[in-house]
Amino acid sequence: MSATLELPAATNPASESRPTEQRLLFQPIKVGRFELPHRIVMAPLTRSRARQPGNVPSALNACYYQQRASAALIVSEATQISMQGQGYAWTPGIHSREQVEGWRLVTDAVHEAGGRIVLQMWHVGRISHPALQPDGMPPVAPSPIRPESMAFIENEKGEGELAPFVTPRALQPEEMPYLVAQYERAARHAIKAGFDGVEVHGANGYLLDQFLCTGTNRRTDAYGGPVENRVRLLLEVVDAVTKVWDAEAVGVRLSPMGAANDIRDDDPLTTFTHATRELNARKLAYLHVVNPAMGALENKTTPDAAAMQMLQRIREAWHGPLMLAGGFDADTAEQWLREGRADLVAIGRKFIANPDLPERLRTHAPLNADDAATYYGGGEKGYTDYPSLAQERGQAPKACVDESWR
Ligand code: 8OZ
Repeated sequence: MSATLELPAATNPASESRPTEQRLLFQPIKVGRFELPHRIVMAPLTRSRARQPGNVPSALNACYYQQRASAALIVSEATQISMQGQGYAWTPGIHSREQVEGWRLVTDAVHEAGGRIVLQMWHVGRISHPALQPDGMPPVAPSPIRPESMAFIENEKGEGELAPFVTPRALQPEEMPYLVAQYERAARHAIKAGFDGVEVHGANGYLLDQFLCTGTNRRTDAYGGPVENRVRLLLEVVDAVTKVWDAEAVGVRLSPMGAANDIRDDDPLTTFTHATRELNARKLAYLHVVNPAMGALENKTTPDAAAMQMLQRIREAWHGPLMLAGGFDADTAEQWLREGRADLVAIGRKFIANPDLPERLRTHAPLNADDAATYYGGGEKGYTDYPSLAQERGQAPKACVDESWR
């Protein structure tokens, strides 16, 4: 579908209780097969609270997602497609039967509250550690290049701990079909688990981004060298996933010009414009882009010309709904939608502390501040205990807190 932006009819009759909502942020939009009531998506957020052992989603996670079901769409936290795809302690998977059953609790809870949720499928590549890998093996990557910085693992006491990254093992060409098959299996599991669609995590320096970018891909086979080769794995994955799901239920996330997890590309304009064109031909539900101008939005400074050019190129190459993530508040989101730079915005951190974020933005209500100390790991503290407006006003009970996850 085309990504044209229609202004709301000026003659829309005002409801008695509130003024007519003119903001684009609150206009409905069709995204692939999804009829979304507004444009505020809950961005994927790693929270590292899967039940142990086995990295299994639980009733606690279902409660958290249900509280946030008023998002236009929820993109689940990044979820490993295999044990090899895991890079952090306590992140959920979708490779075991228990995990599929656990995700069913989550999707049922979101649907019961009227929401929609897609599964973000994740393989971290080199951003892992032998402590998280099957049989203590080194992580895999396009090329044996060790990332700077540290992995987040679990120590003997069951606590989170940082450990230096190791040099990954380069994937053999024969392993590639197996890897693609694991994404396909995860996509099938997502159907069983009751998701509404899937998003391929191609961003933030993880496996697919490691193939895409020159800093991490030194291969000389069909998966390395020119951009046509570096994008091959991403496209094989998307093509495998769209055998399982209609393309109109599949999104892809990219992070052009990103530097997360020690990723770097010599020519992001060429790399990401090519990847976008190829994805565009596949008529997917949406493209989800980590905003390269995020820092400027956050600091209220003028965005870098290179970042804006990158976004412009992507906008031209991608003809479907474009979702941008990173650094938005209600005003900048509205402004960017009005300027035609995006069709939807994904908001992450503000959703952590504000389960009813769309309603708060709609009514200009104050936002709760989030506590970074409880982002990763732990239980309901800093997870399911942030109140909705109705709870703050004493008009609603504490939502869905269920002790059965312990
Ligand atoms: C923060 C911490 C751990 C993982 C990403 C999945 O950047 C992540 C992530 C973010 O996409």
